[in-house]
Amino acid sequence: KESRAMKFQRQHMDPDGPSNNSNYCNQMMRRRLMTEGRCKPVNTFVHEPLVDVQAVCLQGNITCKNGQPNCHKSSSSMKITDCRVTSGSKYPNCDYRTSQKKRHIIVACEGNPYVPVHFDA
Ligand code: T3P
Repeated sequence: KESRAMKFQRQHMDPDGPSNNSNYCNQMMRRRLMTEGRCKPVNTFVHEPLVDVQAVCLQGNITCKNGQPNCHKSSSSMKITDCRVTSGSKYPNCDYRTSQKKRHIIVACEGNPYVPVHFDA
């Protein structure tokens, strides 16, 4: 079974990306299996080395949106792509808007080793 840490990598890690094209989210959301059963409404891919994203678990500790205490905010801004389903998107034809940004990211971490398992913001 896929661990929560592996699921985070499938859903949120793309260190070598992004291919600079407006179809990035349409392709990646399907390739990473987030368009099965429904179109996942919002999803962020991070374009930084895995070790740098894992290191966020050792950076500023903050409260998560759901009230849990195990969120961490990156000390540097990171290259990301936000994928957001368009208003006209109709499952199973999931249609996404692709927006590239540089932001401080917030992830929830769990376990031993203490690694990212959820993208909070
Ligand atoms: P997951 O917990 O699998 O990482 O909040 C619901 C999902 O939306 C959650 O999935 C994280 C994802 N999400 C992003 O990927 N980027 C965002 O900016 C926000 C707000 C949510």
